[in-house]
Formats: sequence, structure tokens, C-alpha cells
Amino acid sequence: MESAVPFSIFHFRSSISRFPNSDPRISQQPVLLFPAIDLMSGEVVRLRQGKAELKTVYSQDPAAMAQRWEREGGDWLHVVDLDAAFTGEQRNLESVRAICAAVKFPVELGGGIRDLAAAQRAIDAGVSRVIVGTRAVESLAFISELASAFGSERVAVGIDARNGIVSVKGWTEESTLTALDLARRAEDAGAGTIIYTDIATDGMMKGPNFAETEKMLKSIRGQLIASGGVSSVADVRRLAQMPGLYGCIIGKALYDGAIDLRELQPTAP
Ligand code: AMZ
Repeated sequence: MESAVPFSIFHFRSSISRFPNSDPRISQQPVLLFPAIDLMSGEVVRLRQGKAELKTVYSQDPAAMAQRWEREGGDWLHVVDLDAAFTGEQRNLESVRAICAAVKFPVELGGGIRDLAAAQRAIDAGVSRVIVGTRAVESLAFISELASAFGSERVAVGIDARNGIVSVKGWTEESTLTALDLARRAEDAGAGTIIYTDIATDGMMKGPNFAETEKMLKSIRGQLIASGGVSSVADVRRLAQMPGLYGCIIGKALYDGAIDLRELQPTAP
């Protein structure tokens, strides 16, 4: 099944500022909002710093959760199959299918996309863009293969880094690659989007790693989505001021009520 959502409208950053600001000296960029749903055993969960033992369950109904984030103003939905990220085997496709059927906004999916068949299953479930982590570190040829099969706009490389070094397999193993290096190579291989997650800040509610995000933004040409640590409306506004940042992922802050997506809408007071 092809996604019902046309891509072209999401490729280009809107020229309308998401955050109108009364001070004309402060340049405002639109940044797309990616509410996050992490799945484990069919439930919506959050981990702290990616650790399976530090899990909180937020819902047993992922599709209803997705509808809520759509209703409240998310631009895209960021979904991670955590079971798959840890084991390499997709375990939550039923939930992913239910999510995609329940919403109109586009859905991206990461976790366990390690061969063409897994990517195809995700696309068939209704996903608009697949996110590759572990396999991208092992083989950039895989990224090229995906880009040829589905188009670069459907392929993101998820770069999860601790102190600038890329982690893989559910963040349980470190690679020898730096995040910046992998990002550049992934782009050259055909990835249309880079998703950069700072592991140390993820789920900690202490704000994103602005410095590393900025470095990443300067060293790539394509779309960058920042992830990890976004914990307040002010954090989102600050990210939105980074020239060219395409999107930001919001996880724990939504579930804890620290960020209300409705406050980030262009029409919000
Ligand atoms: O929280 C974690 N431990 C975690 C997580 N959120 N581990 C991996 N992931 C996500 C990555 C990326 O979106 O951010 O899983 C995806 C990568 O999975 P894989 O199977 O390609 O390495």
C-alpha cells in the first residue's frame, strides 16, 4: 500500500513562520514538530537514555495516542519499534499498521530496518519514511539500495550518538564512527534526512544538546531532525531559530505534559 500522503508538500520548509515573533530582529524559522511514539510489546513507552530497564508505559493504545498527537498539531509522527531496535526483528508491525490507518499525517518508522524486506514491510504498513540506524553503520550500500528502491525522501538515517560517537543495536554497542562522519556519508549514499539523537540528553528533560545539533546542521546539506532532551516550549523555539533545521522530535515532554503541541501552533497566542 502506498502512503496516501503526498511527499512533495513535506519536502520544502514552509515559508510561514511557525513562531511569529514581535521582535523583527529575531529571525524565526519554521521547524516541523515530530511527536514520538516508542513501541514495546504493542504499548507506548518511554525509556530514559534508551535503557530498557528504565521504562515507563504511557498507553496500551498506540493508534489513539497517534490521533492525539495529530489532533494537537504534530506535523509528522516519529515511531520507533524498540523491540526491533534491540533484537533486529520487527515486533510491532500490527501497531504500526493501526497507527497509520488511524491518522492522516505522515509517519516515519525506525527500529529493525536492516534489510530491504523490513523496509518494504514498513512501507506496506503505511509508513512514509523509514529510519535506519544499525545497518547504516554496517553498510552504506544498504542506504543506496533503499534510496533506489523507495526514493531518498523515504529514507532517513538515524544517528544516535554519545559524546559524538555513533551507538547501535538499541544503544547497547558503540561503533567507531563519529556522528558527523556518518551523517555526511549517509547523505552521499542517498539518505534524504538525517535524524540526530543525543543519547545523553534523551528522556532526561534537561534540554537538547544545542551545540552538537548546530555542528551537525553545519556539516550536512539535507534535512536534519533534532532529537533528545527537548523539554519545554522554549527549547523548541530555540531549535526553531537554528537556520535550516527541518524538524524536532518531542517525546517525554509530551507525555509528562511539559510541552503542549497546541501552544506551538502558528495561531497560538
Ligand atoms: O531508545 C533506544 N534504546 C533506541 C532507540 N530509540 N535504540 C534505537 N532507537 C531508535 C533510533 C532509530 O530511530 O533512534 O531505533 C532506530 C534505529 O534502529 P536500528 O534497528 O536501525 O538500529
